[in-house]
Amino acid sequence: MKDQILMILMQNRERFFSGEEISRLLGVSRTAVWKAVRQLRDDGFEVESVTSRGYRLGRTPDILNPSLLQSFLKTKKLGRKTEFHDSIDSTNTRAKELAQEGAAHGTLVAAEEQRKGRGRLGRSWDSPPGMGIWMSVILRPAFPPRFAPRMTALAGLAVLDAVNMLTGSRALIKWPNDIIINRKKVCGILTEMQADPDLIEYVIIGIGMNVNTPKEGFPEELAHSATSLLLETGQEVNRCQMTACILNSFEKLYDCYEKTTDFSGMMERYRSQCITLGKRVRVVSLSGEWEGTALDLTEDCELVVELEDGSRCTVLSGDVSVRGIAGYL
Ligand code: BTX
Repeated sequence: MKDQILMILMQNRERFFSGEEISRLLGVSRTAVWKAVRQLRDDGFEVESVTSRGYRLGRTPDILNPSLLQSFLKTKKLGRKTEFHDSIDSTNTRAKELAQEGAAHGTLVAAEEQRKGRGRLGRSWDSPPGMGIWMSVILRPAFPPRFAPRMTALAGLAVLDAVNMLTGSRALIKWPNDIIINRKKVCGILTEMQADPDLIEYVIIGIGMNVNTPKEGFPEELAHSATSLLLETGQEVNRCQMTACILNSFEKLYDCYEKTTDFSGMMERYRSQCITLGKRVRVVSLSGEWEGTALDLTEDCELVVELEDGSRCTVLSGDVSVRGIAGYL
């Protein structure tokens, strides 16, 4: 009931809503409404109350809350079914379980904190409580598995759009899955898939974004390579609003791609916002390391690298780590 009242107040922020109207709409007593409003205040929501006018929502706290998220969402499917956790091992691991149990396309798992956040290739992802967005979305695309890396690319573009829209900052992509501001990593994307040779059962897109992390919120080993929106812009960003903004943009890009199955326009955008291209890189794979120049991206989002001897090879995002010769970029 608390969430239903929050939704009513969120949708009518500009006016007062009387306790009587709310109790009539929800079919509950005025005392129940009053108790739920008190709970909202305990959760940090500012609810004005004026005699004979009713309630009006003021400041909203930066907490992950399903109703708050819904009030910012413009999607049809992404984020419309949700599972929120205060603390969880990994939202990607939980999303996989849900997908295996048949969860619908668009289901979102989000957490205030991850205890074992995962990156690619067995790496860990630092996910402290209350500062970031740690979320995973289940997709059930009708494309063949070789197009899954395109989903990572679309998610990357959606993050760029959302960051630009809410902070005005220009973020860039470090191929294949890092979002960078001012040469530091603000967000990482982990795409995992269950598929037969020519059919995808599900794809999980995991997005980890450092939103309101202060400098001292990062462990020492990340101090030089990681950043947050707060550190780069000086502004706090509401995490529910940012989550919704990413999902809104992601669904637009995804639906457009699904309808046309033409990736060329998105690829052009990806290329123009990818800082890896043109850079000297070191490719680290299980079978060894080599250096070259990142030349281009194929339509399947593989990186084309020119080696010292002038020959070219393409590298797949799942298998390698790419580092700039002079450091992280
Ligand atoms: P990645 O393998 O490209 O990057 C992992 C590397 O990034 C780590 O080895 C470390 O150097 C650095 N790193 C770790 N934590 C952070 C951080 N908070 N900010 C900046 N750099 C960091 C990137 O993998 C993909 C990460 C996806 C994380 C999401 S969170 C929701 C979902 N659930 C889950 O377990 N993972 C995904």
